[in-house]
Amino acid sequence: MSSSRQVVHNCLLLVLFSCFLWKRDVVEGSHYRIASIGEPLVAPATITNRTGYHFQSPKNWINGPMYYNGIYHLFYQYNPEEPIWGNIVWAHSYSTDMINWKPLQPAIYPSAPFDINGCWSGSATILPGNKPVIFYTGIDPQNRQVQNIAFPKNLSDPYLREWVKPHYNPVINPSGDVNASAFRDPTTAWYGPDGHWRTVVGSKQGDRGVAILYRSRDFINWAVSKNPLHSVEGTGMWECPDFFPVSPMTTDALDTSAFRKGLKHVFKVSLDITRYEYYTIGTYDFVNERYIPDGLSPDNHTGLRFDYGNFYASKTFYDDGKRRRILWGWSNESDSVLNDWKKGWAGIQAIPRAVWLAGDGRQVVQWPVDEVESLRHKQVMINKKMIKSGGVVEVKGIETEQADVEVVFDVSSCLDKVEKFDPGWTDPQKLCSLKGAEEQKGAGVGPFGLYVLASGDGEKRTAVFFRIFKDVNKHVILMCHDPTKSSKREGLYKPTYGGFVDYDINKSAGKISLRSLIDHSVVESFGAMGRTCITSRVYPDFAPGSKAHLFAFNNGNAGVKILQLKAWEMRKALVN
Ligand SMILES: *[C@@H]1O[C@H](CO)[C@@H](O)[C@H](O)[C@H]1NC(C)=O
Ligand SMILES: *[C@@H]1O[C@H](CO)[C@@H](O)[C@H](O)[C@H]1NC(C)=O
Ligand SMILES: *[C@@H]1O[C@H](CO)[C@@H](O)[C@H](O)[C@H]1NC(C)=O
Ligand SMILES: *[C@@H]1O[C@H](CO)[C@@H](O)[C@H](O)[C@H]1NC(C)=O
Ligand SMILES: *[C@@H]1O[C@H](CO)[C@@H](O)[C@H](O)[C@H]1NC(C)=O
Ligand SMILES: *[C@H]1O[C@@H](CO)[C@H](O)[C@@H](O)[C@@H]1NC(C)=O
Repeated sequence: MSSSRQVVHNCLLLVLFSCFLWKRDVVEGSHYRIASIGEPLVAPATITNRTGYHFQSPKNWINGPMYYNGIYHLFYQYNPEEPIWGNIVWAHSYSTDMINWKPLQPAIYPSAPFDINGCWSGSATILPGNKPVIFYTGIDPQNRQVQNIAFPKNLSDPYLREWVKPHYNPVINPSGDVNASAFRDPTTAWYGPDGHWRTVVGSKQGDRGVAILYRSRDFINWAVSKNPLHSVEGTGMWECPDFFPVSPMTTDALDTSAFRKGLKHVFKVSLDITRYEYYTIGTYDFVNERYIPDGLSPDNHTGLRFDYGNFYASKTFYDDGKRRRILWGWSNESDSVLNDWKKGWAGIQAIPRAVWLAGDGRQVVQWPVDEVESLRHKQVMINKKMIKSGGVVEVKGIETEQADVEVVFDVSSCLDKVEKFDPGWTDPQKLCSLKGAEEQKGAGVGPFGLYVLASGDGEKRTAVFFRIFKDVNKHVILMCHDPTKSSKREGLYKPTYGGFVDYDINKSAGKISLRSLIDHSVVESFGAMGRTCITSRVYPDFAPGSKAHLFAFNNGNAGVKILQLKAWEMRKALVN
């Protein structure tokens, strides 16, 4: 069994984020004073764009999930006094569906020498006898990063309200040549056939990202392994490492400790240098205590990503109840810092996703947990509708600020008209910026997709789209999010994001699917049934009283057919 970490892990992000806030406040603060004596400034207090069904705390936060005895737990940071870093406690919420959450009392807070300067991220593990333990990074009086554990005080309490930190903490110190300022985010531990627990702590040696491996029989006394589990030159600090088994035979998930011949493993890191994550698929060589990537994708930031957008500090856990592995990531605010202050909250958690190995073994596939569908409400549908070159089709009849859209496009009639792929186009994000969502003169198939959170005239919009190219003997599919026209407001961070979709559209008779979860200031998209995913934060500034619109569009040269489009209005979830 298993579970998660973001608990403290996200702590780290908050620390960094708050430093940033602090510095910026000086600048923004004076800017605001100038504004208040005459210069018009957007009225930030009204620009909340607060999400309706994504988890967020009332104030600054970041989190970590765990499943235990039928209940999902989320631990997150919370400042009871101000919407900035400080006075931080480990707030705790629980849920039975990962969508609706109720708050509990704080679980962990700095209180002892081994965490007096901070409780950073970690993970949960379920020990034999169904006993959960949290592993987290504490900051000691010398500002060293050390690894601590904490246990529930009362296992009969179904909500695990109180947590106890044993006096023998820290259980892992940065010894030898380990950099004590770069030593954090212990993973969920796994149990080997040799009767030892193992965990990995993220670190770096010079420019080399390192996953330092530790072993223990009793979860209290830990010994460092001779070799790291994995390391890669030039990748910098590895935050939030995650390591879990997947089966090439079935989409059923495996417990983190599952170990047998023929299993594959996924190894993911969050790169502090790029602020993006990447993962590889490979083999866990248990005898030599090493993870060996298959080598089918780059083992650096140009490699595979769970999400090619705003998605970081993700963590998976094994959901024993529904036998699935759940991936959960954090999506930071991309509004101006001044507005974050005004709003009083920053950062949301993406909708939890089931994750499994694709049938071809080349990547993982993700899909929003079924539970989110319980929020689906009013539905509209469009069948077999052609969108001609330069055309749009509006999805009418529902409100779309809070919506779930699933569409299947059919491009079978024009697969021979696709643009040629230039092998020099190796960076999908750049290619999305270069090609964009705008009408293409003489182009082939695409851009086609959805305009979400759009104004009625379509002037303001976030484009979620595909473009299809032809390489020597296969099609290349690009999926993009272009939020550059999402809002006219200044100070927003709105990069175009993109990823290639490893999907044989010829074999699928020209059909490709797209799903987008839309929630006021976030758009999470899943291309080709979850083979490529992109998340963006956007802050549409519609005229007062006007609502968000949703369109399907086609700016390619050839006509594209909507085979079927279903869209649902989403109810609000109960979030704390
Ligand atoms: C975002 O906030 C702005 C300003 O309050 C508002 O005009 C717009 O309708 C909001 N958009 C959504 C999608 O909630
Ligand atoms: C432990 O939790 C159970 C269930 O909530 C409660 O009945 C019991 O009194 C608690 N025990 C202690 C020592 O607090
Ligand atoms: C240790 O890590 C810190 C934080 O990243 C860095 O500033 C420092 O240079 C590192 N020290 C060494 C010896 O690499
Ligand atoms: C990333 O890995 C790929 C494939 O191994 C390699 O070609 C490329 O040079 C690497 N990029 C960087 C920046 O290290
Ligand atoms: C697509 O499939 C057809 C027949 O199945 C084949 O003739 C054609 O070469 C394929 N095209 C590509 C680009 O794979
Ligand atoms: C999210 O915020 C933007 C804008 O401030 C930064 O550029 C990103 O680096 C940041 N993302 C993460 C993962 O921290």
